[in-house]
Amino acid sequence: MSECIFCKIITGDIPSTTVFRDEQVTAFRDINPAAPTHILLVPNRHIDSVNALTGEDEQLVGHLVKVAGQLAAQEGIAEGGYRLIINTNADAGQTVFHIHLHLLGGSPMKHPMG
Ligand code: DGP
Repeated sequence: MSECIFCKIITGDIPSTTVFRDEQVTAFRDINPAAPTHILLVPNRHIDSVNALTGEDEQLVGHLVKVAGQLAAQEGIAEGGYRLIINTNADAGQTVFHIHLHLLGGSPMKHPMG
């Protein structure tokens, strides 16, 4: 069985507050929110990071972003604004090696990314 935390969340072996699920994507609230709305969107199929994406994943990545926009609207942050982040490897601070899109919003954010 996979030791990946997010794979276990997708299968329900680790509890989470799931806000969206379809055949390709699961979205759940971050355990350590960095903003009033902080949702993680993950592909149901394990992919380590952006570095592991192939041409076959293009539709999946587009779908992740599209669902993020829908969730932003559902959360009431679409008009105010929000940020989508995918951390990749050590310098970006990736800690869970199952590709995930952070959806952050609900209060003004400082612009510099670093
Ligand atoms: P990153 O640094 O980009 O790899 O972000 C990983 C995020 O995953 C971090 O914001 C905290 C979150 N996280 C880690 N473990 C769990 C968990 O068990 N449940 C939930 N809901 N979020 C988790």
